[in-house]
Amino acid sequence: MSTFYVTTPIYYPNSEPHAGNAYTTIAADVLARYHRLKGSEVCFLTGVDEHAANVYNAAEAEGLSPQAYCDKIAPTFVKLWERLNISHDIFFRTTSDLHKRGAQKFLNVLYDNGDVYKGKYEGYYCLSCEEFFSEKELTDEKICPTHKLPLQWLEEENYFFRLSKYQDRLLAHIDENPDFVYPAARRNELLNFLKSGLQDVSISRASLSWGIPFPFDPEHIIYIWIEALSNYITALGYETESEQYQTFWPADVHIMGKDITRFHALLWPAMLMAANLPLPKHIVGHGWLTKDGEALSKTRGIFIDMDGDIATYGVDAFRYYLLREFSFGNDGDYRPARLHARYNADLANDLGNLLNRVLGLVNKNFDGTPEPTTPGEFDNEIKQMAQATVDKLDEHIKAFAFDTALETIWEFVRRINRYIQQTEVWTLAKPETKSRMGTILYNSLEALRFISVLISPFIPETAEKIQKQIGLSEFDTVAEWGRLPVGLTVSRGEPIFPRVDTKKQKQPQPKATAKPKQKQEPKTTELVSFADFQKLDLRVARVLAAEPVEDADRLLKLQVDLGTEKRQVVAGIAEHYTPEVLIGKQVIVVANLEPATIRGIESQGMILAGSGDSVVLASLEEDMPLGTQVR
Ligand code: ME8
Repeated sequence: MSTFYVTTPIYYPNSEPHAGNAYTTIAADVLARYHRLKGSEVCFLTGVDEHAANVYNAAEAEGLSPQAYCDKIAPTFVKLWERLNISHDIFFRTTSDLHKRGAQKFLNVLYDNGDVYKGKYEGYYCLSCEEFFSEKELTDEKICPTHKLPLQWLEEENYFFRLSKYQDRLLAHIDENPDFVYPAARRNELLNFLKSGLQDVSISRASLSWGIPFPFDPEHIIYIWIEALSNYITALGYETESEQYQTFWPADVHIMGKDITRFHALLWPAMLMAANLPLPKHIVGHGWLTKDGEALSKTRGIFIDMDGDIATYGVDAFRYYLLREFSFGNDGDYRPARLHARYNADLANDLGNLLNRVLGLVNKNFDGTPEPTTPGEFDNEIKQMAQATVDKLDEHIKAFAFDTALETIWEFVRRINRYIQQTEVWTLAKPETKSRMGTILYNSLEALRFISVLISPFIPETAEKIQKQIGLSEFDTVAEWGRLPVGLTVSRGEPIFPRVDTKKQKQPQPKATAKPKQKQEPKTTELVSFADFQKLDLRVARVLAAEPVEDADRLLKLQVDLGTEKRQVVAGIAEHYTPEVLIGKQVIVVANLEPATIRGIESQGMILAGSGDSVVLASLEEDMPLGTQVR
């Protein structure tokens, strides 16, 4: 049986977990769930890095011992992971005896192998990074490049690790293994850094008491990063070389933010080389989540309202948004309006409506899952696309491209929506076509089962709901076409993504003195003459390109083809449609509207849409040649 070992960083429990920690952990969860689905024996490790100076300080500020403080904060991580449906196998604490003994053994091995020596260190130190910075990395203000906080000058007698000795081996390893560090940009950064030369690192602290004592000099404690990185083996039972350790080491994937990739891709592998242990296979350093373009910061009150958004949209929508919206290696700006748009467009419309529609048709026309007796047009294509989707998904997951992985699944979701449309299955209830209807609905249900398997690593709760609704009592994890049994009782279909009206929720309560606002009736405007109506030039157009408008959550900038010319139109539909859903769609454009400039962008026309509580684009019942007049 193949094995798969994935880890997140162990987070500092100096405060409760935040959305940045959630982002990494959700991504690791997808990998763990995906590999379980494929039949691997998986170990998924996460935990907390307790011996940090920032933990010590936070404890002191609350008048607690560091241990008591950790005992209070560590469970808040576990609680969040439960809330986010994280399927970790080990939640590891570095104050555990297993870790303490393992870290001390590891240090003994480094010492015995001759890579630890005593020396004097002085330099600028960041308490939040737990890292020394050299003069050349700093500006005159001596501010931490990551945390933007003043650095402390530290001087002490320390033990050092001969990191410089491993420079050439590290360079060769990263050079020869293009897959070792993801994404490529991060790998290049590391290669450049390596080429500029590695210095030995101090690995002990004499001035601190909160930590694990050096095994051969109890006056010192082990430098937090050395101790923390070793958690990836100590948690498995390195100390006793347990069966679990032998099964899972080396790790398949260490996943983390770009802030700490260097520790994982240089220091950690060098330590493992020094201990003659095998290296992890992949180091994945993802981008940074921001809010309104700013770094998340507790002190500055910049945070992502996870609880609020999960309460409104559900945990799966939150997971989906993080994984689908951002390219994993790049930074991503968290915007509630985009979460709302993804919820409506991808989850409620594309997937939720598909499920409801299919269940509705099955319930109305059949007694349970119909038999697929009458093959016809598109059936083979659907089946082949299902298989192709599995293969593409695998490629994307191997490249840690969660966004394209989900997009690939959604192409299949949209194809099934189109299958229903193209076959006009709802018109086939007559006796002579009923068996074809049954086949199309069987295929649609099987496609939904298939989709539920593929989405289960990303949005596990939804995957289960879908299988329950199509009548499966036990979750079927196999992505092979045709497994759905005939004759299952399908449910009536509860919406899996019920409509969310954020306007209602976010509207401030009217003040007591304010006049109650009259509910606005839809305006029945005054009559216009036929001649006036004829002045409007409405045309069929196709959307060629669509993109969000910077700093305008509601707007999309579209390029549309009117047959004879191309136009740019700005439309206020970003909360209801994602750009990729629009591309290729036919729409109706008011072609002779005066151009207007919206947020600095010229809009040459207007797209028609039904506009009430939600917004739905107007189109003709069937595609027509571009430029056709609509009257
Ligand atoms: O560095 N966007 O712990 P930490 C995305 N204990 N990810 C973010 C993020 C953001 N804005 N903020 C935090 C430590 N993260 C050490 C690790 S491992 C042996 C020791 C995530 O609590 C991201 O994964 O500061 C980042 O690398 C990690 O939290 C830092 O967590």
